[in-house]
Amino acid sequence: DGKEVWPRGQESVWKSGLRAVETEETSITKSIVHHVQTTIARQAYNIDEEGAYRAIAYSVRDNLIVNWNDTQMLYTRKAPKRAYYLSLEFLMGRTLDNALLNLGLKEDYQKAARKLGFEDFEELVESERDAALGNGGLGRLAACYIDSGATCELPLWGYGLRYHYGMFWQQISTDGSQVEAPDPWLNHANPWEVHRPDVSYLVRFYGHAERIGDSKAIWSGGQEVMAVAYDVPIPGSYTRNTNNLRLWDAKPKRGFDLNSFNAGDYEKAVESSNSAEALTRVLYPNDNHMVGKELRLKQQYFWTAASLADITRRFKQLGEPFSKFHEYVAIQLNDTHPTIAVPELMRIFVDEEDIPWDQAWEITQKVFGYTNHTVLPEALEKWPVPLFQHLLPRHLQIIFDLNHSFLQAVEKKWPNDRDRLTRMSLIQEGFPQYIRMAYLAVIGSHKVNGVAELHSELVRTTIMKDFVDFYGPSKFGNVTNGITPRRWLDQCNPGLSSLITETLGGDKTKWLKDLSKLEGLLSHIDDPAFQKKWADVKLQNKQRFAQFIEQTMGVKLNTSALFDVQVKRLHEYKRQSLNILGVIHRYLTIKSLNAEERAKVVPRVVLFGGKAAPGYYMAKLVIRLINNVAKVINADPDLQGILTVLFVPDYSVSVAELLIPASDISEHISTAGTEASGTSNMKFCFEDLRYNHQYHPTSLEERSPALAVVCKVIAEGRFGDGSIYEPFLNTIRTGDYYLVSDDFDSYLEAQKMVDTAYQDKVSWVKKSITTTAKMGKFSSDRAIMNYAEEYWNIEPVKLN
Ligand code: 6GP
Repeated sequence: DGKEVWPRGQESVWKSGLRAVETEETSITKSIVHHVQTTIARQAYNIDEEGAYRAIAYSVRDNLIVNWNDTQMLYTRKAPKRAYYLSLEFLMGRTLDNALLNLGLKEDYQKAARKLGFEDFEELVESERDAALGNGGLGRLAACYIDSGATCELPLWGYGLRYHYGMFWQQISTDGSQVEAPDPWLNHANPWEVHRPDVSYLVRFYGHAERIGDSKAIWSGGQEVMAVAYDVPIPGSYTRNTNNLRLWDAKPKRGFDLNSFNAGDYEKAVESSNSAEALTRVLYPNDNHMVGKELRLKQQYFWTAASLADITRRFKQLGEPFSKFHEYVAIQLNDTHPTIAVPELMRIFVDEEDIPWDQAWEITQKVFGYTNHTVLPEALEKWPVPLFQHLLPRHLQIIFDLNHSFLQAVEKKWPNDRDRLTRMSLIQEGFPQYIRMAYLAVIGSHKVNGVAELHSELVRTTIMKDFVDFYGPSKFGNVTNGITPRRWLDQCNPGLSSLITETLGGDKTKWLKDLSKLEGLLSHIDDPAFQKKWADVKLQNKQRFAQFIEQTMGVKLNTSALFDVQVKRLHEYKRQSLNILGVIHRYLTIKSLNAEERAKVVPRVVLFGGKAAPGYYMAKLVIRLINNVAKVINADPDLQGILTVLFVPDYSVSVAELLIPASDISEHISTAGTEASGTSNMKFCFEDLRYNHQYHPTSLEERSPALAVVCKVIAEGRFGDGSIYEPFLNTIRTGDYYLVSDDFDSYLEAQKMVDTAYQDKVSWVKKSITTTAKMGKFSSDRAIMNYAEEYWNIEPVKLN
């Protein structure tokens, strides 16, 4: 505003030291050489690919930080309302390639690397380790949203945990089973984070809460752990706006517990410092499943408390009264994992800032929004009351107080309806009692949403039905998920990206930042030259992937075969079982054909990838079955080039970037009504079927003779000792909770249609083009703007 006074020293000296974005080649090489020689202390004589990657990463980071500083300064100066995305998972993958593309500097850096003797830039890019701070869908969604937030120039920060060990590394043993190994991803240093010892907070656990008056309390004693910030700059695409992902690391309050140290108990002193650091040691490897471990609840509170302390400190710097808190702050709860933020904000308001309870509650509700990601009962978080009492005694008081007035309001609306009170209480009765975190998230938020139209409808009509009746339908909305077209099209599929740009004309930012523009492809769909180019890109992607498979697994793939892919976490509801049973059926069918008939079969490569939670027995058994089926099929000369089955180990964001562009079809075959956002076409028809299984049991032979044969073949030992798979086969023979036998025959029918369709090459390419052209809605830019406008009430703030 012109009135600012330079804070210290000479302004011109400070400003001449600031480096602007590097676009000129020689300054890029200079900066890389500088980092080779200083930051990583090497020289031309002893630099290898990994070192070159790191020097380049530090050079790129310099650019990000200049933009990051300017963006944060702008936010501070303009003081817009900001949104914060609280997520226990950010499944980021690699950063270098993405950052270079977003900055528009990839070619410049490629040239610079060549001058320094590194011809193969992709090799440098691939020496980066994935940041796998997430399990699956929920974590990857957070990563896409944070990219879109920066690209759409929104004042949006992410808050998460800096796990020292990310998602485990999956290996496959010789008997086909999954074996887990730790992923010490920080061992090679992480150039993409900035350690901020100046940003730290103490977080309390255990201790006593003593009430003073009827709403306040003093919480004291217990254990205090230090949360230290690590900032990860998040560049927008073709904008200088660079947002922040702040990850908390746990440190002991002091290096040692001095009391025990003085008493001479060195071992105990070191132990307490260990226990503080254990907080951010490891990501819990469960997807769509709750495990009630105390350490997990500690992680949740540690991260939430540090984030809220940071947010309130920033708010206080504005000098505004707390009555305006919600005019400056919106917080999105990514599933129920951060729900403890609701009572924590109440604690800050009431106990620390002396705000009257009712006013505090009004503001709190205006601040939070809650996104539900699953209706699976085993994934809904419930914490035992005794654990809360022990770990977070003050929060338990607040939850009981909130529940009390909430149930009073329910009672007022529906007098004498005891069943309803029992159903809606934040506390599930029993021994022990449990806290229902999803209900706490609902009453603490002004908006609740699901992640696809049908999922949101299921949320409204099933798990939250009573709450819809109580609050009215307008509190319960939908934001259909999206994905970032930067990583998932431009970065991982450069061939297709260039073809799209060439076809639509202009530069790529036209469609990359407005994905609805892809519809423009439809007017070229009948052009044979365009069709040919489109098919060629697919073939090249298949070749690139086949090369990767040959190098890593030693298996040769037929790239003219149909690539049939199912990649996602291993889960019974996702039904990798249906797929592998279908593969066995296909194998048996092909085996029964004569040579002439076999020659007419549409060749397939069936690819599986995904991790099973280490404690998930049935999911791991399915991995074992897939691998042993693959072993038999791939070794059978009758199937050579016609059917290949592979389980790609250690599926990750980086493997996905190679695999997805090479796929011809992707299988989303979860049981109807179970996948929140993946399978909208199949939902709504599952209850009747399951009812039938339980009350009118029929034999597998009656339900599907074809599947009965497949199961028999497995049991007889065609794929190794059949008795190993008995527990899995039994889940299908009786009960069949996930309805595999009900859907098996129609699944085979659908696969037949796929085979037929794939033989008509022209119409297949046209289907592929149409699919891409109609993807516009599923950009995470659209999704994040939807949150910004309808949930957070924030606006873009552009950095010039
Ligand atoms: C997942 C859902 O299973 C998936 O359908 C959805 O696309 C994704 O969230 C993003 O919304 N849920 C989880 O990963 C999870 O653990 C608690 O939910």
